[in-house]
Amino acid sequence: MDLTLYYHPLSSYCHKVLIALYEHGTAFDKRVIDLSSEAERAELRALWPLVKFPVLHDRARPCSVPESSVIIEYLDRYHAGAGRLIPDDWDTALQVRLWDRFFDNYVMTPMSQIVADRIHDRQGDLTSQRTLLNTAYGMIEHQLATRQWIASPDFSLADCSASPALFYASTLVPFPGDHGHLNAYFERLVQRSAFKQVLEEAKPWFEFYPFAEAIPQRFR
Ligand SMILES: N[C@@H](CCC(=O)N[C@@H](CS)C(=O)NCC(=O)O)C(=O)O
Repeated sequence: MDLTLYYHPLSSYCHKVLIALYEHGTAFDKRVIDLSSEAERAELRALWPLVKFPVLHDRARPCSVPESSVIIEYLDRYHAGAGRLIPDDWDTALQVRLWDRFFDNYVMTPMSQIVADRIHDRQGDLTSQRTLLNTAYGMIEHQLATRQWIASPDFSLADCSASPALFYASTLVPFPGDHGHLNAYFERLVQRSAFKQVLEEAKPWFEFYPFAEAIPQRFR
């Protein structure tokens, strides 16, 4: 197999790339990295000195591709299935990239900060992170008023980012009940077969998530 994904089944950024791989139906090998093992950290460091996953290695070219959004761009270019996650139309592609950045920077980041503070038993600025998540929820609600997917008529890179970001964020700050579009969008995401598969594979690991009790029973 040409492609190997270095990843962890609980990691939100890895979920984002797994969704893209499953959407394309691309064959790949999995290499789970346990960051508590120095040998496995060294293996990841050799590919990406920042020691962050996901990293995709492509033996055929050969190259290692880090950064979830860049990996998905790479898959679209070299290993795509029938569809594309970044549309050909330039203006729509720009919106897809904008919403990808939005989910990484303003949903994934505050969510990860709250989780990291809990893991390291730190007194973080919970109020700021929660405010940021609520602001983001309001913007998503507005964006979805006339759309099925967040940035393009078809499921895109931005929806790959949205899926794990919203999944984990909702365990920390629940979606407001009056955000009907956001709640319905989340249901569409968790019903999407690629994300369903990712969530199924993450099941055995959820007990290690510090807010495991907040994950709805239907996903555990
Ligand atoms: N910007 C990166 C973020 C990757 C990232 O932060 N991954 C986390 C897991 S979700 C990680 O590797 N954390 C390990 C660490 O920071 O030590 C991407 O989009 O891939």
